Amino acid sequence: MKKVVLMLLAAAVCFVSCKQDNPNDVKPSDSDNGNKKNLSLEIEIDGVFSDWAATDASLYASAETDPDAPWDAVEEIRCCADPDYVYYYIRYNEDALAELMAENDQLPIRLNINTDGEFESGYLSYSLQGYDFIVEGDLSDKAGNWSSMVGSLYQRVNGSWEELVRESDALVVGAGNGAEYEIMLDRGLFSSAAYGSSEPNSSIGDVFQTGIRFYETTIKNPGHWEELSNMPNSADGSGYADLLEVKTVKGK
Ligand SMILES: [Ca+2]
Ligand SMILES: [Ca+2]
Repeated sequence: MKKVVLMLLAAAVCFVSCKQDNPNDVKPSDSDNGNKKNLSLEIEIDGVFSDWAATDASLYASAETDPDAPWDAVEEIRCCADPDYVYYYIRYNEDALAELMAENDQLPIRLNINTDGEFESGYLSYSLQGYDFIVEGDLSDKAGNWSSMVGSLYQRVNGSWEELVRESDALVVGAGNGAEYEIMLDRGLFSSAAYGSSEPNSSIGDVFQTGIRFYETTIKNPGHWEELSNMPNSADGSGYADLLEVKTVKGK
């Protein structure tokens, strides 16, 4: 009897140790970290862009400016999202940017976001893109340096833009360096419930559409937003193209 118990015990020990040593017993995360690409977002808002360079292109939506579009101040935008945040990457034309910065012009932008993926809700008066929220803010200060974006948030409610957050540094963070700039938005702020609003009744969806409009304001005329570019753009018609479609990246 003792012998049988000992044999069973030895078999159990062997089973445990053999199981641990089995090279075929690989956790799912191990295979993900092998030679395969890292299919998760690891974007840090720090003015260093190697994180974007290392991000697999299948994880973000992007647009380069059309050489025949009516604007040339911005060369590329990218956008990606995880369950908590939405990230933007912007690359200006170096020569155009140097001129703007030398003149101490500020660089306001407007992020247009079709949070519900529906093109029949939100802003319908212009280019029919149906975006439900916009975020506005400057990317540079009055001394001609990049600055973190201080954002204002507006929601399209009953046919007009309603201001939900004014010039808050809690809404969005940004950092620039050279001709590049990166932005992170907290997607929790896009829930209509956060503002006691009922329409459109949507937080930002797993799939959404977005684009960026670029402006400059000058010291002489600080209230006037002169358009620098619109992305995505095209050579057709008035130069506007469909918004980027972004799919939320989930898990690692
Ligand atoms: Ca970065
Ligand atoms: Ca919409």
